[in-house]
Amino acid sequence: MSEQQITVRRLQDRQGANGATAVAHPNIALIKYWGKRDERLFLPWTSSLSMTLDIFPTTTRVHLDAEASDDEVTFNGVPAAGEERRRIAGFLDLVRRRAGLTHRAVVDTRNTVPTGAGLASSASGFAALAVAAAAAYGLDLDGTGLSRLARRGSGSASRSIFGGFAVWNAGNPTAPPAEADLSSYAEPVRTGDLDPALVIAVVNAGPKEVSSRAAMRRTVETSPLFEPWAASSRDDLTEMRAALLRGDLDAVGEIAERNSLGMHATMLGARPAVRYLAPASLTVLDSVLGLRRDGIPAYATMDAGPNVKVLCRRTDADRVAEAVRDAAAGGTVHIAGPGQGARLVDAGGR
Ligand code: 2P0
Repeated sequence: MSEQQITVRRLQDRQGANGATAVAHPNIALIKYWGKRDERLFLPWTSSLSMTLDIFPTTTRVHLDAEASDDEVTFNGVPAAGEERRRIAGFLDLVRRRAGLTHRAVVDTRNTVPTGAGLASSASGFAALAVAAAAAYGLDLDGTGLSRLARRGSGSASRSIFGGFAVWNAGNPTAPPAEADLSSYAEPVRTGDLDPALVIAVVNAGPKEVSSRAAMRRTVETSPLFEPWAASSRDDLTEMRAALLRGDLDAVGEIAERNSLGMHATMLGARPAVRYLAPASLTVLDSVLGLRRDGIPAYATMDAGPNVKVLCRRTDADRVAEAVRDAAAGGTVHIAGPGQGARLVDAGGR
């Protein structure tokens, strides 16, 4: 028996089997992450803050296979290929290096996000993968360690490790990368009395033309608006933390809306411009203004796609959903509340 096989046997003894299953939910940023200062380590230019959702979970099973010569990855039962597969295998390499193991894995991911819903499925995807892979390979990581690990798969995944509201710290910007790597992770944010909902209007379920990764790189490299937005986003975060602590939904919404519109402005300033907002997105934005004129606190935030998420009180969510549904003619609308962080649901995994 090789040394590797003995190690896996030891893992099996500890866990009952050489696999693990984890569940994670997507998150929506109220203070956006847009731009990396280190692409290899996924170190962002600015800190970001999000709400983890209670809908659209991703369930991922990672199972070590001592006999396999390559990783096997399936998404909703379909074998992954190309860039998607390369990203997962690269992430598993990182876990293997840390665990001191070379075993390949069988990864089975089930995603419940409607196709093209514009909800970062990479956030729930890499958060679930980080938790399942860490357990399957025997890494003993706390929330901070899991968040740092998930970050290396997709920046926004660092935040889905935690439930409710979470802030992803950019980490020390003047430190050498290896040191900054240790200080860039998400953690829960303290909030006052809030009963928030995010109403998600899917106005266009088609695939995006430019990936967020490529778009943020182009923005950082070419947009003259990027630096001013990054500076204002740091101020927004300070104000956002205070507003959350006060339980001041209006202030939270106002800051989130301006932060998102500012991010889209930086993209429009890129050369060539990156434009994710579609005519239907603007129609939904108009409906949000209409709700506010009618005295309903509702605030919009948009990500790397045309879909719009509207922050409101849970008690107003049905009314907001109705207004948004009318505006997003033909689109679908979903209501989400704050959800749980990523967690292991089965350390047996078979
Ligand atoms: C966010 N987005 O804060 C921002 C706002 C989209 C717009 O995080 O390159 O998929 O894998 O780190 O995390 C989307 O970017 O990018 C994103 P990578 P990711 O939610």
